[in-house]
Amino acid sequence: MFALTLSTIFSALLLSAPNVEASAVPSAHDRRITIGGVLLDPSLLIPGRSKCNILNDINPFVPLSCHNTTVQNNLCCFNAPGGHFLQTQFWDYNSPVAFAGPNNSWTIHGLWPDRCDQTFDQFCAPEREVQNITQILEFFGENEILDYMHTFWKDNTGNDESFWEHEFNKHGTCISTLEPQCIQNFNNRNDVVIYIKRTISLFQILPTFEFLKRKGIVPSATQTYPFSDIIGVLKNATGKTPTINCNGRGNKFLNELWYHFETKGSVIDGIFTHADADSTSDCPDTVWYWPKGVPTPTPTATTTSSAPTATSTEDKGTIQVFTSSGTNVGCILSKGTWSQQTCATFRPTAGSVPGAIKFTSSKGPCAVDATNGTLSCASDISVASDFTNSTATSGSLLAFNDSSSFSADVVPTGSVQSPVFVGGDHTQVITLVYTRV
Ligand SMILES: *C1O[C@H](CO)[C@@H](O)[C@H](O)[C@H]1NC(C)=O
Ligand SMILES: *[C@@H]1O[C@H](CO)[C@@H](O)[C@H](O)[C@H]1NC(C)=O
Ligand SMILES: *[C@@H]1O[C@H](CO)[C@@H](O)[C@H](O)[C@H]1NC(C)=O
Ligand SMILES: *[C@@H]1O[C@H](CO)[C@@H](O)[C@H](O)[C@H]1NC(C)=O
Ligand SMILES: *[C@@H]1O[C@H](CO)[C@@H](O)[C@H](O)[C@H]1NC(C)=O
Ligand SMILES: *[C@@H]1O[C@H](CO)[C@@H](O)[C@H](O)[C@H]1NC(C)=O
Ligand SMILES: *[C@@H]1O[C@H](CO)[C@@H](O)[C@H](O)[C@H]1NC(C)=O
Repeated sequence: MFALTLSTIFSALLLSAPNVEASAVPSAHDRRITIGGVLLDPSLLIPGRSKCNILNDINPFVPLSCHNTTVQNNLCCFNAPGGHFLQTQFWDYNSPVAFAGPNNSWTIHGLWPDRCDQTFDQFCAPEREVQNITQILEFFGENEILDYMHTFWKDNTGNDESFWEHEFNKHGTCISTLEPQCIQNFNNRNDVVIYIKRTISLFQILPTFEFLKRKGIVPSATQTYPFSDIIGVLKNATGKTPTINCNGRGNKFLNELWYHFETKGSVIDGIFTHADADSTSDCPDTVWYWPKGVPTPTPTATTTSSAPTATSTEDKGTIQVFTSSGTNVGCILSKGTWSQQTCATFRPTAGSVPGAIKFTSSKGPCAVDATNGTLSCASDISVASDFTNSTATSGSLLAFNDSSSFSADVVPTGSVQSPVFVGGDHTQVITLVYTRV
Protein backbone atom coordinates (compact mmCIF):
# COMPACT_ATOMS: atom_id res chain seq x y z
CA MET A 1 0.00 0.00 0.00
CA PHE A 2 2.64 2.36 1.19
CA ALA A 3 5.13 1.10 -1.34
CA LEU A 4 2.68 1.42 -4.18
CA THR A 5 1.86 5.03 -3.39
CA LEU A 6 5.50 5.96 -3.05
CA SER A 7 6.56 4.21 -6.23
CA THR A 8 3.98 6.25 -8.04
CA ILE A 9 5.27 9.47 -6.55
CA PHE A 10 8.84 8.60 -7.29
CA SER A 11 8.19 7.49 -10.83
CA ALA A 12 6.57 10.83 -11.39
CA LEU A 13 9.61 12.63 -9.98
CA LEU A 14 12.15 10.80 -12.07
CA LEU A 15 13.10 13.00 -14.94
CA SER A 16 13.33 11.58 -18.43
CA ALA A 17 12.06 8.22 -17.25
CA PRO A 18 11.36 6.01 -20.22
CA ASN A 19 8.31 3.78 -20.47
CA VAL A 20 8.95 1.37 -17.69
CA GLU A 21 7.57 -2.06 -17.13
CA ALA A 22 6.20 -2.67 -13.70
CA SER A 23 8.96 -5.13 -12.86
CA ALA A 24 11.62 -2.52 -13.51
CA VAL A 25 10.12 0.03 -11.14
CA PRO A 26 12.32 0.18 -8.08
CA SER A 27 10.65 -0.54 -4.81
CA ALA A 28 10.04 2.35 -2.46
CA HIS A 29 13.12 1.23 -0.64
CA ASP A 30 15.29 1.51 -3.67
CA ARG A 31 14.22 4.86 -4.91
CA ARG A 32 16.91 7.31 -5.79
CA ILE A 33 16.23 10.60 -7.38
CA THR A 34 18.79 12.68 -9.12
CA ILE A 35 18.70 15.34 -11.75
CA GLY A 36 18.43 13.54 -15.04
CA GLY A 37 17.91 10.31 -13.15
CA VAL A 38 17.05 7.07 -14.84
CA LEU A 39 15.34 4.03 -13.42
CA LEU A 40 17.59 1.37 -12.07
CA ASP A 41 18.22 -1.95 -13.68
CA PRO A 42 16.47 -4.62 -11.57
CA SER A 43 19.83 -6.31 -10.91
CA LEU A 44 20.77 -3.17 -9.00
CA LEU A 45 18.01 -3.57 -6.44
CA ILE A 46 19.59 -3.11 -3.05
CA PRO A 47 19.59 -6.22 -0.81
CA GLY A 48 18.76 -4.40 2.38
CA ARG A 49 16.68 -1.68 3.99
CA SER A 50 17.44 1.14 6.30
CA LYS A 51 15.62 1.62 9.57
CA CYS A 52 14.69 5.15 8.55
CA ASN A 53 11.28 6.65 8.10
CA ILE A 54 11.35 6.92 4.35
CA LEU A 55 9.05 9.93 4.38
CA ASN A 56 11.88 11.88 5.97
CA ASP A 57 13.74 11.77 2.69
CA ILE A 58 11.14 13.87 0.95
CA ASN A 59 10.30 16.05 3.95
CA PRO A 60 11.61 19.53 3.09
CA PHE A 61 12.31 20.22 6.77
CA VAL A 62 14.74 17.33 7.08
CA PRO A 63 18.20 18.68 6.21
CA LEU A 64 20.47 17.53 3.45
CA SER A 65 23.76 16.11 4.66
CA CYS A 66 26.32 18.88 5.30
CA HIS A 67 23.46 21.41 5.48
CA ASN A 68 22.09 20.72 8.98
CA THR A 69 21.91 23.67 11.32
CA THR A 70 21.38 21.53 14.41
CA VAL A 71 23.08 18.38 15.63
CA GLN A 72 21.57 15.26 14.02
CA ASN A 73 21.47 12.38 16.46
CA ASN A 74 20.48 9.43 14.30
CA LEU A 75 23.49 8.86 12.07
CA CYS A 76 21.81 5.79 10.63
CA CYS A 77 19.51 8.18 8.78
CA PHE A 78 21.82 11.16 8.31
CA ASN A 79 25.26 10.76 6.77
CA ALA A 80 27.83 12.29 9.11
CA PRO A 81 30.60 13.13 9.53
CA GLY A 82 30.99 11.94 5.93
CA GLY A 83 28.09 13.82 4.35
CA HIS A 84 29.65 14.90 1.05
CA PHE A 85 29.84 12.01 -1.43
CA LEU A 86 32.05 11.58 -4.46
CA GLN A 87 31.33 9.08 -7.21
CA THR A 88 34.77 8.85 -8.71
CA GLN A 89 35.64 7.63 -12.20
CA PHE A 90 38.76 6.94 -14.22
CA TRP A 91 39.70 7.46 -17.82
CA ASP A 92 42.55 4.92 -17.85
CA TYR A 93 44.05 5.87 -21.24
CA ASN A 94 47.44 5.14 -19.80
CA SER A 95 46.94 1.58 -18.57
CA PRO A 96 47.59 -1.71 -20.30
CA VAL A 97 44.57 -2.19 -22.58
CA ALA A 98 43.53 -5.34 -20.76
CA PHE A 99 43.13 -3.35 -17.55
CA ALA A 100 41.76 -0.09 -18.94
CA GLY A 101 38.09 -1.01 -19.42
CA PRO A 102 36.00 -0.37 -22.56
CA ASN A 103 37.36 2.26 -24.93
CA ASN A 104 33.94 3.94 -24.97
CA SER A 105 33.37 4.26 -21.25
CA TRP A 106 34.96 5.77 -18.20
CA THR A 107 35.32 3.25 -15.37
CA ILE A 108 34.37 3.22 -11.70
CA HIS A 109 36.85 4.22 -9.03
CA GLY A 110 34.55 4.24 -5.98
CA LEU A 111 32.07 6.03 -3.74
CA TRP A 112 33.75 8.17 -1.12
CA PRO A 113 32.28 10.01 1.85
CA ASP A 114 34.13 13.28 2.44
CA ARG A 115 33.51 15.30 5.57
CA CYS A 116 31.78 18.60 4.85
CA ASP A 117 35.06 20.53 5.17
CA GLN A 118 37.13 18.97 2.33
CA THR A 119 38.81 16.44 4.62
CA PHE A 120 37.89 12.78 4.81
CA ASP A 121 38.10 9.76 7.04
CA GLN A 122 39.45 6.44 5.86
CA PHE A 123 39.62 2.83 7.06
CA CYS A 124 37.03 3.61 9.75
CA ALA A 125 36.28 0.05 10.90
CA PRO A 126 39.11 -2.49 10.63
CA GLU A 127 36.77 -5.19 11.99
CA ARG A 128 34.46 -4.71 9.01
CA GLU A 129 37.16 -4.99 6.36
CA VAL A 130 36.68 -7.78 3.84
CA GLN A 131 38.98 -9.82 1.65
CA ASN A 132 36.27 -11.76 -0.18
CA ILE A 133 34.09 -9.47 -2.27
CA THR A 134 33.88 -11.98 -5.11
CA GLN A 135 32.66 -14.67 -2.69
CA ILE A 136 30.18 -12.30 -1.07
CA LEU A 137 28.68 -11.39 -4.45
CA GLU A 138 28.58 -15.05 -5.46
CA PHE A 139 26.94 -15.92 -2.15
CA PHE A 140 24.19 -13.41 -2.98
CA GLY A 141 23.87 -14.80 -6.52
CA GLU A 142 25.11 -11.50 -7.97
CA ASN A 143 26.99 -12.94 -10.91
CA GLU A 144 25.75 -10.28 -13.31
CA ILE A 145 27.05 -7.58 -11.02
CA LEU A 146 30.37 -9.38 -10.80
CA ASP A 147 30.65 -9.52 -14.60
CA TYR A 148 29.70 -5.87 -14.79
CA MET A 149 32.41 -5.01 -12.27
CA HIS A 150 35.05 -6.93 -14.20
CA THR A 151 34.17 -4.70 -17.16
CA PHE A 152 33.50 -1.32 -15.57
CA TRP A 153 35.21 -1.37 -12.14
CA LYS A 154 38.74 -2.03 -13.33
CA ASP A 155 41.97 -1.97 -11.44
CA ASN A 156 44.64 -0.57 -13.75
CA THR A 157 47.08 -3.27 -12.68
CA GLY A 158 44.65 -6.13 -13.17
CA ASN A 159 43.86 -6.83 -9.50
CA ASP A 160 40.12 -6.07 -9.60
CA GLU A 161 39.23 -7.93 -6.38
CA SER A 162 41.85 -6.15 -4.29
CA PHE A 163 40.86 -2.80 -5.80
CA TRP A 164 37.20 -3.37 -4.80
CA GLU A 165 38.30 -4.45 -1.31
CA HIS A 166 40.42 -1.33 -1.02
CA GLU A 167 37.45 0.88 -1.95
CA PHE A 168 35.07 -0.74 0.53
CA ASN A 169 37.61 -1.07 3.33
CA LYS A 170 38.94 2.46 2.96
CA HIS A 171 35.75 4.38 2.09
CA GLY A 172 32.71 2.13 2.55
CA THR A 173 33.50 1.60 6.23
CA CYS A 174 33.28 5.38 6.76
CA ILE A 175 29.66 5.77 5.64
CA SER A 176 27.65 6.19 8.84
CA THR A 177 24.32 5.07 7.38
CA LEU A 178 25.84 1.82 6.11
CA GLU A 179 26.94 0.52 9.50
CA PRO A 180 25.48 -2.90 10.35
CA GLN A 181 23.24 -1.58 13.15
CA CYS A 182 21.64 0.74 10.57
CA ILE A 183 20.58 -2.10 8.27
CA GLN A 184 17.19 -3.67 9.04
CA ASN A 185 18.11 -7.08 7.71
CA PHE A 186 21.88 -7.10 8.08
CA ASN A 187 23.14 -10.50 6.96
CA ASN A 188 26.08 -12.18 5.29
CA ARG A 189 27.77 -8.86 4.69
CA ASN A 190 24.99 -7.34 2.63
CA ASP A 191 26.54 -4.00 3.64
CA VAL A 192 29.27 -4.74 1.08
CA VAL A 193 26.73 -5.57 -1.63
CA ILE A 194 24.81 -2.40 -0.83
CA TYR A 195 27.99 -0.31 -1.12
CA ILE A 196 28.79 -1.87 -4.48
CA LYS A 197 25.31 -1.55 -5.92
CA ARG A 198 24.86 2.03 -4.75
CA THR A 199 28.19 2.91 -6.35
CA ILE A 200 27.26 1.23 -9.63
CA SER A 201 23.80 2.79 -9.72
CA LEU A 202 25.30 6.26 -9.33
CA PHE A 203 27.90 5.46 -11.98
CA GLN A 204 25.13 4.41 -14.35
CA ILE A 205 23.43 7.77 -14.22
CA LEU A 206 26.79 9.46 -14.84
CA PRO A 207 27.83 8.17 -18.29
CA THR A 208 30.69 10.59 -18.76
CA PHE A 209 31.70 9.21 -22.16
CA GLU A 210 28.14 9.73 -23.45
CA PHE A 211 27.80 13.18 -21.87
CA LEU A 212 30.93 14.32 -23.73
CA LYS A 213 30.18 12.47 -26.95
CA ARG A 214 26.78 14.11 -27.29
CA LYS A 215 28.61 17.42 -27.52
CA GLY A 216 31.17 16.12 -29.99
CA ILE A 217 33.92 15.59 -27.43
CA VAL A 218 35.45 12.20 -28.14
CA PRO A 219 38.89 10.75 -27.42
CA SER A 220 41.46 11.94 -29.92
CA ALA A 221 45.19 11.53 -30.47
CA THR A 222 45.30 14.51 -32.80
CA GLN A 223 43.05 17.15 -31.29
CA THR A 224 43.12 18.81 -27.87
CA TYR A 225 40.06 20.35 -26.19
CA PRO A 226 39.57 23.51 -24.16
CA PHE A 227 39.18 22.33 -20.59
CA SER A 228 36.32 24.80 -20.11
CA ASP A 229 34.30 22.89 -22.77
CA ILE A 230 34.79 19.58 -20.96
CA ILE A 231 33.81 20.90 -17.59
CA GLY A 232 30.99 22.96 -19.09
CA VAL A 233 29.40 19.93 -20.74
CA LEU A 234 29.54 17.94 -17.52
CA LYS A 235 28.17 20.83 -15.53
CA ASN A 236 25.29 21.09 -17.98
CA ALA A 237 24.66 17.36 -17.71
CA THR A 238 24.40 17.26 -13.93
CA GLY A 239 23.74 20.84 -12.87
CA LYS A 240 26.91 20.93 -10.80
CA THR A 241 30.60 21.27 -11.57
CA PRO A 242 32.60 18.07 -11.06
CA THR A 243 36.29 17.86 -10.17
CA ILE A 244 38.56 16.65 -12.96
CA ASN A 245 42.15 15.58 -12.49
CA CYS A 246 44.71 15.35 -15.24
CA ASN A 247 48.05 13.58 -15.35
CA GLY A 248 50.74 12.66 -17.83
CA ARG A 249 53.20 14.97 -19.49
CA GLY A 250 52.38 18.61 -18.77
CA ASN A 251 49.59 17.28 -16.55
CA LYS A 252 47.47 17.64 -19.70
CA PHE A 253 45.71 14.30 -20.03
CA LEU A 254 42.20 13.77 -18.62
CA ASN A 255 42.45 10.94 -16.15
CA GLU A 256 39.99 11.14 -13.27
CA LEU A 257 36.61 12.68 -12.57
CA TRP A 258 34.75 13.18 -9.31
CA TYR A 259 31.00 13.84 -9.25
CA HIS A 260 29.73 15.31 -6.00
CA PHE A 261 26.59 14.58 -4.03
CA GLU A 262 24.80 15.26 -0.80
CA THR A 263 22.18 12.97 0.64
CA LYS A 264 18.88 12.89 2.44
CA GLY A 265 18.48 9.79 4.50
CA SER A 266 20.52 6.63 4.17
CA VAL A 267 22.81 5.59 1.30
CA ILE A 268 20.78 2.38 1.36
CA ASP A 269 17.48 3.89 0.33
CA GLY A 270 17.74 7.66 0.62
CA ILE A 271 18.17 10.37 -1.95
CA PHE A 272 21.36 11.55 -3.66
CA THR A 273 21.38 15.14 -4.91
CA HIS A 274 24.09 16.60 -7.11
CA ALA A 275 26.26 19.01 -5.13
CA ASP A 276 28.96 21.57 -5.70
CA ALA A 277 32.52 20.27 -5.69
CA ASP A 278 34.58 20.39 -2.51
CA SER A 279 37.83 20.45 -4.47
CA THR A 280 39.07 22.10 -7.66
CA SER A 281 40.24 20.55 -10.90
CA ASP A 282 43.96 20.52 -11.61
CA CYS A 283 43.94 20.47 -15.42
CA PRO A 284 45.44 23.19 -17.64
CA ASP A 285 43.36 25.26 -20.11
CA THR A 286 43.98 22.84 -22.97
CA VAL A 287 43.75 19.10 -22.44
CA TRP A 288 44.07 15.78 -24.17
CA TYR A 289 41.22 13.28 -24.02
CA TRP A 290 43.54 10.53 -25.13
CA PRO A 291 42.12 7.31 -26.67
CA LYS A 292 42.65 4.11 -24.73
CA GLY A 293 45.03 1.73 -26.46
CA VAL A 294 46.99 4.40 -28.35
CA PRO A 295 50.55 5.17 -27.22
CA THR A 296 50.94 8.68 -25.84
CA PRO A 297 53.33 11.04 -27.63
CA THR A 298 57.00 11.03 -26.77
CA PRO A 299 58.41 14.11 -25.03
CA THR A 300 59.87 15.36 -28.32
CA ALA A 301 56.72 14.84 -30.36
CA THR A 302 54.74 17.92 -31.23
CA THR A 303 51.22 18.22 -29.91
CA THR A 304 49.78 17.39 -33.30
CA SER A 305 51.66 14.13 -33.64
CA SER A 306 50.45 10.84 -32.30
CA ALA A 307 53.54 8.94 -33.36
CA PRO A 308 54.27 6.01 -31.10
CA THR A 309 57.35 6.05 -28.90
CA ALA A 310 60.49 6.05 -30.99
CA THR A 311 62.79 3.10 -30.41
CA SER A 312 66.20 4.40 -29.50
CA THR A 313 69.22 2.24 -30.09
CA GLU A 314 70.27 2.82 -26.51
CA ASP A 315 67.26 2.07 -24.34
CA LYS A 316 66.93 4.11 -21.17
CA GLY A 317 64.09 5.57 -19.20
CA THR A 318 62.60 6.57 -15.89
CA ILE A 319 60.54 4.51 -13.49
CA GLN A 320 57.38 6.47 -12.74
CA VAL A 321 55.37 5.80 -9.59
CA PHE A 322 51.58 5.62 -9.65
CA THR A 323 49.54 5.61 -6.44
CA SER A 324 46.53 3.34 -6.01
CA SER A 325 44.29 6.19 -7.17
CA GLY A 326 46.14 6.06 -10.49
CA THR A 327 47.95 9.35 -9.96
CA ASN A 328 51.54 9.70 -11.13
CA VAL A 329 53.43 10.86 -8.05
CA GLY A 330 57.17 11.15 -8.54
CA CYS A 331 59.49 8.39 -9.59
CA ILE A 332 62.35 6.15 -8.51
CA LEU A 333 65.72 7.75 -7.67
CA SER A 334 69.07 6.21 -8.52
CA LYS A 335 69.30 4.47 -5.11
CA GLY A 336 65.96 2.78 -5.70
CA THR A 337 63.90 4.97 -3.36
CA TRP A 338 60.71 6.82 -4.29
CA SER A 339 60.71 10.61 -4.32
CA GLN A 340 59.26 13.65 -6.01
CA GLN A 341 62.75 14.89 -6.85
CA THR A 342 64.26 14.68 -10.33
CA CYS A 343 63.80 11.21 -11.80
CA ALA A 344 66.82 8.97 -12.23
CA THR A 345 67.61 7.27 -15.54
CA PHE A 346 67.59 3.49 -15.66
CA ARG A 347 69.01 1.24 -18.33
CA PRO A 348 67.11 -1.99 -18.91
CA THR A 349 68.90 -5.16 -19.99
CA ALA A 350 67.60 -8.62 -20.75
CA GLY A 351 66.71 -10.61 -17.66
CA SER A 352 67.81 -14.14 -16.85
CA VAL A 353 64.59 -15.66 -18.18
CA PRO A 354 62.71 -14.82 -21.40
CA GLY A 355 60.47 -11.77 -21.00
CA ALA A 356 62.28 -10.57 -17.89
CA ILE A 357 64.30 -7.37 -17.60
CA LYS A 358 66.90 -6.04 -15.18
CA PHE A 359 67.71 -2.42 -14.44
CA THR A 360 70.87 -0.48 -13.67
CA SER A 361 71.02 3.11 -12.44
CA SER A 362 74.02 5.42 -12.03
CA LYS A 363 74.47 3.85 -8.56
CA GLY A 364 74.66 0.32 -9.92
CA PRO A 365 72.51 -2.75 -10.54
CA CYS A 366 69.03 -2.79 -8.97
CA ALA A 367 67.85 -5.64 -6.80
CA VAL A 368 65.25 -6.51 -4.22
CA ASP A 369 66.86 -7.00 -0.82
CA ALA A 370 66.19 -10.59 0.21
CA THR A 371 65.85 -9.79 3.91
CA ASN A 372 63.57 -6.76 3.95
CA GLY A 373 62.07 -6.74 0.44
CA THR A 374 63.19 -3.20 -0.46
CA LEU A 375 64.32 -2.08 -3.86
CA SER A 376 67.84 -0.75 -4.05
CA CYS A 377 70.45 0.03 -6.68
CA ALA A 378 74.10 -0.01 -5.60
CA SER A 379 77.53 -0.79 -6.97
CA ASP A 380 78.02 -3.66 -4.50
CA ILE A 381 74.98 -5.52 -5.84
CA SER A 382 76.37 -8.34 -7.92
CA VAL A 383 73.16 -9.84 -9.27
CA ALA A 384 70.36 -7.56 -10.44
CA SER A 385 66.83 -8.83 -9.87
CA ASP A 386 64.55 -9.93 -12.67
CA PHE A 387 61.44 -7.87 -13.25
CA THR A 388 58.73 -8.69 -15.70
CA ASN A 389 56.59 -6.22 -17.48
CA SER A 390 53.35 -6.00 -19.32
CA THR A 391 53.47 -3.57 -22.18
CA ALA A 392 51.49 -0.50 -21.33
CA THR A 393 50.50 2.07 -23.88
CA SER A 394 53.16 4.45 -22.68
CA GLY A 395 55.63 2.23 -20.91
CA SER A 396 56.01 -1.03 -19.11
CA LEU A 397 54.16 -1.94 -15.95
CA LEU A 398 56.81 -3.62 -13.83
CA ALA A 399 56.17 -6.71 -11.77
CA PHE A 400 58.40 -8.57 -9.35
CA ASN A 401 57.70 -12.21 -8.61
CA ASP A 402 54.43 -12.00 -10.59
CA SER A 403 53.03 -9.09 -8.62
CA SER A 404 52.80 -5.55 -9.96
CA SER A 405 52.02 -4.21 -6.48
CA PHE A 406 54.79 -2.38 -4.68
CA SER A 407 54.29 -0.28 -1.58
CA ALA A 408 55.79 2.29 0.75
CA ASP A 409 55.05 3.68 4.17
CA VAL A 410 54.49 7.27 3.10
CA VAL A 411 53.97 9.28 -0.07
CA PRO A 412 57.18 11.33 -0.27
CA THR A 413 57.00 15.10 -0.53
CA GLY A 414 59.80 17.63 -0.88
CA SER A 415 63.16 15.96 -0.37
CA VAL A 416 61.74 12.91 1.41
CA GLN A 417 62.71 9.53 -0.05
CA SER A 418 60.50 6.55 0.74
CA PRO A 419 61.91 3.03 0.60
CA VAL A 420 59.96 0.91 -1.89
CA PHE A 421 58.91 -2.58 -0.82
CA VAL A 422 57.87 -5.39 -3.13
CA GLY A 423 54.27 -6.49 -2.59
CA GLY A 424 51.37 -4.46 -1.33
CA ASP A 425 51.86 -4.85 2.42
CA HIS A 426 52.75 -1.28 3.29
CA THR A 427 50.29 1.60 3.60
CA GLN A 428 50.80 3.21 0.20
CA VAL A 429 50.30 0.69 -2.57
CA ILE A 430 51.97 1.80 -5.80
CA THR A 431 52.73 0.57 -9.27
CA LEU A 432 55.92 1.22 -11.20
CA VAL A 433 55.94 2.03 -14.89
CA TYR A 434 59.16 2.05 -16.88
CA THR A 435 58.92 4.90 -19.39
CA ARG A 436 61.49 5.19 -22.13
CA VAL A 437 63.01 8.62 -22.58
C1 LIG B 1 58.17 -5.39 -21.89
O1 LIG B 1 57.68 -6.56 -22.52
C2 LIG B 1 57.41 -6.39 -23.89
C3 LIG B 1 56.78 -7.67 -24.39
O2 LIG B 1 57.27 -8.76 -23.71
C4 LIG B 1 58.68 -6.04 -24.65
O3 LIG B 1 58.40 -5.83 -26.01
C5 LIG B 1 59.23 -4.76 -24.06
O4 LIG B 1 60.43 -4.42 -24.70
C6 LIG B 1 59.45 -4.94 -22.59
N1 LIG B 1 59.90 -3.69 -22.01
C7 LIG B 1 61.14 -3.51 -21.66
C8 LIG B 1 61.47 -2.20 -21.03
O5 LIG B 1 62.00 -4.35 -21.82
C1 LIG C 1 25.24 18.42 11.82
O1 LIG C 1 25.12 17.12 12.38
C2 LIG C 1 26.35 16.52 12.75
C3 LIG C 1 26.04 15.13 13.24
O2 LIG C 1 25.25 15.17 14.36
C4 LIG C 1 27.03 17.37 13.81
O3 LIG C 1 28.29 16.81 14.11
C5 LIG C 1 27.21 18.77 13.30
O4 LIG C 1 27.74 19.58 14.31
C6 LIG C 1 25.87 19.33 12.85
N1 LIG C 1 26.08 20.66 12.29
C7 LIG C 1 25.53 21.74 12.86
C8 LIG C 1 25.83 23.05 12.18
O5 LIG C 1 24.86 21.68 13.85
C1 LIG D 1 36.98 1.08 -29.70
O1 LIG D 1 37.57 -0.05 -30.29
C2 LIG D 1 36.82 -0.54 -31.40
C3 LIG D 1 37.44 -1.87 -31.83
O2 LIG D 1 38.83 -1.74 -31.90
C4 LIG D 1 36.84 0.48 -32.52
O3 LIG D 1 36.11 0.01 -33.63
C5 LIG D 1 36.17 1.73 -31.97
O4 LIG D 1 36.25 2.76 -32.94
C6 LIG D 1 36.87 2.20 -30.71
N1 LIG D 1 36.08 3.28 -30.14
C7 LIG D 1 36.62 4.39 -29.66
C8 LIG D 1 35.69 5.38 -29.07
O5 LIG D 1 37.82 4.60 -29.69
C1 LIG E 1 33.54 -12.96 3.81
O1 LIG E 1 34.38 -12.56 4.87
C2 LIG E 1 33.66 -12.12 6.02
C3 LIG E 1 34.65 -11.50 6.99
O2 LIG E 1 35.80 -12.26 7.08
C4 LIG E 1 32.89 -13.32 6.60
O3 LIG E 1 32.16 -12.90 7.72
C5 LIG E 1 31.93 -13.82 5.53
O4 LIG E 1 31.28 -15.00 5.98
C6 LIG E 1 32.66 -14.14 4.23
N1 LIG E 1 31.65 -14.39 3.21
C7 LIG E 1 31.77 -15.34 2.29
C8 LIG E 1 30.61 -15.53 1.37
O5 LIG E 1 32.75 -16.02 2.18
C1 LIG F 1 25.70 24.75 -21.21
O1 LIG F 1 24.36 25.16 -21.30
C2 LIG F 1 24.23 26.56 -21.60
C3 LIG F 1 22.76 26.92 -21.50
O2 LIG F 1 22.00 26.03 -22.26
C4 LIG F 1 24.80 26.82 -22.98
O3 LIG F 1 24.72 28.19 -23.29
C5 LIG F 1 26.27 26.39 -22.98
O4 LIG F 1 26.79 26.53 -24.29
C6 LIG F 1 26.42 24.96 -22.52
N1 LIG F 1 27.84 24.69 -22.38
C7 LIG F 1 28.43 23.66 -22.94
C8 LIG F 1 29.90 23.56 -22.75
O5 LIG F 1 27.83 22.80 -23.57
C1 LIG G 1 66.92 -3.17 3.79
O1 LIG G 1 68.15 -3.88 3.88
C2 LIG G 1 69.26 -3.21 3.22
C3 LIG G 1 70.46 -4.15 3.27
O2 LIG G 1 70.61 -4.69 4.54
C4 LIG G 1 69.52 -1.87 3.92
O3 LIG G 1 70.56 -1.19 3.27
C5 LIG G 1 68.26 -1.05 3.85
O4 LIG G 1 68.43 0.17 4.58
C6 LIG G 1 67.06 -1.79 4.43
N1 LIG G 1 65.87 -0.99 4.16
C7 LIG G 1 64.89 -0.86 5.06
C8 LIG G 1 63.77 0.04 4.67
O5 LIG G 1 64.87 -1.46 6.13
C1 LIG H 1 57.40 -14.84 -4.48
O1 LIG H 1 56.04 -15.06 -4.12
C2 LIG H 1 55.84 -16.26 -3.39
C3 LIG H 1 54.34 -16.47 -3.23
O2 LIG H 1 53.66 -15.26 -3.12
C4 LIG H 1 56.58 -16.18 -2.07
O3 LIG H 1 56.40 -17.39 -1.35
C5 LIG H 1 58.06 -15.97 -2.36
O4 LIG H 1 58.74 -15.78 -1.14
C6 LIG H 1 58.26 -14.75 -3.23
N1 LIG H 1 59.67 -14.64 -3.62
C7 LIG H 1 60.38 -13.55 -3.41
C8 LIG H 1 61.79 -13.61 -3.89
O5 LIG H 1 59.92 -12.54 -2.88
